[in-house]
Amino acid sequence: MLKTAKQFLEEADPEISGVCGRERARQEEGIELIASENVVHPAVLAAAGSVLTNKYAEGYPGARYYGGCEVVDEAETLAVARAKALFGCEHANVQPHSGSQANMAVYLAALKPGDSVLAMNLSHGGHLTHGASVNFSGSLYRFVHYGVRREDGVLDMEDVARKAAESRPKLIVCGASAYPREIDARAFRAVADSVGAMLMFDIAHIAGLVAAKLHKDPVPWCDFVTTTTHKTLRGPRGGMIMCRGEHAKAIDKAVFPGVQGGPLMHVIAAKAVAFKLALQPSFVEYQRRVVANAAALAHGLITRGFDLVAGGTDNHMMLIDLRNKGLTGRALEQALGRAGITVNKNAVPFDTEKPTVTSGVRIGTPAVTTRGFGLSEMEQIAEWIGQVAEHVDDDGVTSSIRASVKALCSRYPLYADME
Ligand code: DSN
Repeated sequence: MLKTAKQFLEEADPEISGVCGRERARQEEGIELIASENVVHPAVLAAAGSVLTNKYAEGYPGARYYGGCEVVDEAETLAVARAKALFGCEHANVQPHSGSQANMAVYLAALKPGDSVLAMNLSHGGHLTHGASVNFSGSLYRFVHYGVRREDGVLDMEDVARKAAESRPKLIVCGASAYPREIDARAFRAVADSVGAMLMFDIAHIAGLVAAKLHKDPVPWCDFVTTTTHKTLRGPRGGMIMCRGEHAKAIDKAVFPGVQGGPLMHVIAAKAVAFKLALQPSFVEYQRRVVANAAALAHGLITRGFDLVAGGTDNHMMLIDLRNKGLTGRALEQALGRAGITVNKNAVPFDTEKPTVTSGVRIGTPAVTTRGFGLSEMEQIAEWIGQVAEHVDDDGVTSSIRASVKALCSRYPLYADME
């Protein structure tokens, strides 16, 4: 009798099969508010778990270093064509295994070790690969950082222009992993042009909003646009680079053989599926709901006395500054976890707590919107977060909220039709 892939896993490895089952239950039963996570379509899961994982395909479609690539070539060609249609870019490389490797490949293509780069400070919302001293980027290149204004938490374009004039960077990087307001690529382009720099926008967080045209389009203004495919874009875990035609060859060479060997063809196929889904009108509607839910949740939190960095949100995420509540990010993350609500602690600008403690939590709406939550659920979540923040050490409160969270989630199953 034929068996399903799941049955094979149960028989071959009951421990990992148990992990998969328990993780699925955790996702089904809890409220996922990590801004960089989402819930993929079963078709994306199917492609990511397909036999394409067996294939080596170093190189690019039509020019591989292995035989037998004619079928996987079709998957990569489709992924590239759909990425170009989705973002209107001149060239796309869909091979980066992650956002980090996408950024690494751009640096390899555009810079020499020791070159000067201007990017957003990690502690103000930037990213590790934007020059943090503990990351390859900070050790190989001379990063200078701009940040947000102390008075309102908004990106300080005067700081960007001043630091660009002082450091004369070869590359300016914009984009963030914890910044709730819109980022204007055109304004960055003006600064880049004033010092003869190239411009890269890391849109990992906002890629879905950009694809749905709910965020100012960065593509026309940038030399390079990098992204992950698994956040608002709702695809498999992975990365991608888009660039102007003039940089295409250098980017392809930087990804392979510069940074990576064999591409993950099963993940590239899953990216193609996700891009196809993102080209549907329903994806634009989904992104609209992500943004509306974020605005509603931000409003609900503000009315409960929470202080939001930059005063609210324009996108899918918000950052709570907990200092007025006398709480650390770590304490609230843990207490919310006990209540079945997952967030991540996050530094707020000018934070004085260690990165393992922090004074903030970051919250995003992509995953809860995928499961169907709307404005009334956002109000309910704001109420629960408010109650947990008032009673971080009260297990009675967190366990009663956990039961309510589970009941709510059971009305919005993630994979109702999937075995
Ligand atoms: N991109 C990250 C996040 O925003 O969670 C981590 O690299």
